[in-house]
Order: sequence, then C-alpha cells, then structure tokens
Amino acid sequence: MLSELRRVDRDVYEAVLDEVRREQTDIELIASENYVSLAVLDAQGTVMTNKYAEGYPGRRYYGGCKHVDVVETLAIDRAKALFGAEHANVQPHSGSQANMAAYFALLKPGDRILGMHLDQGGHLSHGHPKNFSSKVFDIVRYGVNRETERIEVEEVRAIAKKTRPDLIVVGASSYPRKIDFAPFADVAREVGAFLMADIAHIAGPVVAGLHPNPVPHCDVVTTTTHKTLRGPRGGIILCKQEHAKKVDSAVFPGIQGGPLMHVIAGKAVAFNEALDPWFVGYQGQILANARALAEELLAHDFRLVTGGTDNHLIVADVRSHEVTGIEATHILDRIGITVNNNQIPFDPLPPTKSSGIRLGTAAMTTRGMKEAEMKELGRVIASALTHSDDAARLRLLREETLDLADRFPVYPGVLRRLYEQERSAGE
Ligand code: DSN
Repeated sequence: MLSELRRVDRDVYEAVLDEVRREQTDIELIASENYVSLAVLDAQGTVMTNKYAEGYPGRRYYGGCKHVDVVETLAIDRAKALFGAEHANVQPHSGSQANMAAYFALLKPGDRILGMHLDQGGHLSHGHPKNFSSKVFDIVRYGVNRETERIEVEEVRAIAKKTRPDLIVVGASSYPRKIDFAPFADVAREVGAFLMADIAHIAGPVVAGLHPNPVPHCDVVTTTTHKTLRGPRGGIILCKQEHAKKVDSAVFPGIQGGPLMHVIAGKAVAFNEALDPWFVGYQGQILANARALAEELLAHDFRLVTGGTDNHLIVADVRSHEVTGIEATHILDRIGITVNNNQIPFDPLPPTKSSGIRLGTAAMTTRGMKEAEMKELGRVIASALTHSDDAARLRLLREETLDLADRFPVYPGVLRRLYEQERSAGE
C-alpha cells in the first residue's frame, strides 16, 4: 500500500501518511467533506489518469478512447438514473466549473443572474463580487428573511419582478432547511428567467428521496460529487434534453479541455454506490444525526440559524459562548474536531471572523456514528467553547474525541497496515 510512493518520494509519502492519520484521529464535521469508499479511491488511482479524451464518448478528438468511453458512459447513465435527469455531463472538474458552464450554456456575458447572498447561505459562484460570476454577469441578490432566517419565496418573487433576471440560481452552501423548488419554478416562469439549482450540499438526500428533487423543475441542475453524494471531488451538470448540446459545448470546449478520466471513473463507482438501496438508509442516518446534534447544541444554549436543521448541516451562532466563529474553529481544532467558521445571516462580523460555525454530519455518519455519538459531540463542543481557557479540560476532551475516533475507523485496517509496512521497512 503506497509502497512505490514511499520508495520514490518520501516527502509526499510522509504528507499523505500524516493526512491518513489526521483523518483517522480527528472528528470531521465540515459539512462539505466526506470519506469516499475504498473502491472510489481505487478508481482514482488508476491509469485512466493517463488518457486524454477531449470530446464525449463516441466523439473524441483523440484515439484510444474506447475504455474511457465505457467509464464515462457508465457515469452518465448512472447520474441520469440517480437524479431522473434527461441529460448528464460528468466532466466538470468542480462545482464552480459546473456552475460556470451552466451559466455559459444559458446566458451571454452581461446577462442578469439572481443568486443568493454568500453571507446568508449562498455560494461564491452565485455572484460574489470577487468571483468570475459577478465579473461576467450582472448580479442581483436575494437572501433570507431577517426574522425567520429562511428563504421566503414571496420575497424572491418580489425581487425577481423588480430586477427581471435572465436566470435564477437556487441552492446554498450553508442553509440548514429544505428548499422547495416548485415555487421557484413559478417565479422563474413569471419573469421569463431560466431556473438553475445548485444542489452541491444536498445531492445525497435528493437522490435518496429525502429532499425535494429540483430536476423536474429546473432547466439546469449542478452539483458537486464529493459532499453528501460521497464521490470523488468534482462536479456534474444535469439538464433537460433541450439544453444538452449547449451544456456539453459550454463544458468542452467552452471552459475545459481534457476531462479527468480517473476522476470520472471514481464518479461512476460512487454513483453506482448511491444507486444501492443501502444509500437511502445512509442518507436517512445523516439527517437523523444532524437533528440529534442540533438538539444537543440547543440544549447547551447555542442559537441555531433557523432554530435547527432538516438537512445534513447546522449553522450555530457561537456568540452565546462568547467566542467568534474563527475562535471557535481554533478551539475545536485543539480537541480534534474540524469545523469551519461561517457567517450567520446579517452577520455583524466579516467572513474572516464571523459569528458562527457550520457543522455537517455526512462524514461521521460514513464512519458509522449514530445519534448517541452526535449527542456526545454536542456536549464536547459546548464544553470546549465554554471552558476554552481551561487547558486541562481541553486535554480531557481531546482524549474523548480520540476515543470516539478510534471506535469509528475511517478505513478499517488501513492505518494498521501502513504502520506494519513502516515497521517492516525499518527492520
Ligand atoms: N467550499 C464549499 C463548502 O464548503 O460548502 C463550497 O464550495
């Protein structure tokens, strides 16, 4: 295992080994991360990385594509089956590139996009001033309601009627509630705009039938493949047949050259895993775990954005514990819990500090944790943030998280095999 890497490049090998250790010994609560299966890891470590395959299956600009064609066709067919989509493009290297291609497929530079504010749950590529989206397109924004902290469709409708966008983006990276896509489709129809959903975070619950599916309501749907969907890092685009040609040519040759065929192989494997009935139970557990963690945080006097969650993530306002989001992130780092600081809606603090943290349960659910462990984590988080000056207590809490991590291995046996290999190489 990794033996050739160990032999030829000790520096990279050591860093990889350290990352294996970190992933095993820490509690991963970053809502956009997950652990892929060993089969997905295998697929990405194959010779498919060697192959140039500009174009699409059966119509490439390079010879020798018959085997990568098999893999890309499998990925496309499985993605279509998972989401009930008429067309799928599995080549985007990332979620942002999927979004860029979707915009270019439907719009011209200067056209108007109505997207969600980043600081209220949206994403950089939905129109942040420093992102390509706002440099190429004319951005107008909607947010959440100040009282409910939820997206209120009537408010979006009013903004859409006033601003007349060419495309409306619905979807978020830190919004803890279900999104109903049908009323967004009504708004888009009313103002003559395309509707695009970015379901990067919620793709897993969507394919499991535990969250409304945007595909029947939208012109285009994008998602990353590595969050709740538990595939390799990357993006895909789903669309109606009428937009297929434009979407494909927006990805290639529009914004990308050769697709990453080893990653597409990983996507094909992950989609097959997501088609298995097991995946529905797994997604249900992710959501149940998020609810359990939210309940425990509420019991320890955190204020949660919208009061709770009905997806895989929670945004906790940490001002109740007299810390900023970035301070909370650093304190939790000390006890082996990984989160990210996150703005809350109408946050008085800038993104670098922020008043909140975002927590997600996909990764730890993959490791087998259930509601009881989420309660334990909620208590540990509250204790660390309440007693952050108490080094002895933080040490005890670190022991507790180490014990939890030990009981729920990421890749059972992998760390042990690597240690054995190290030992025998040193003899
Ligand atoms: N950075 C991703 C997330 O954490 O949600 C979105 O791109």
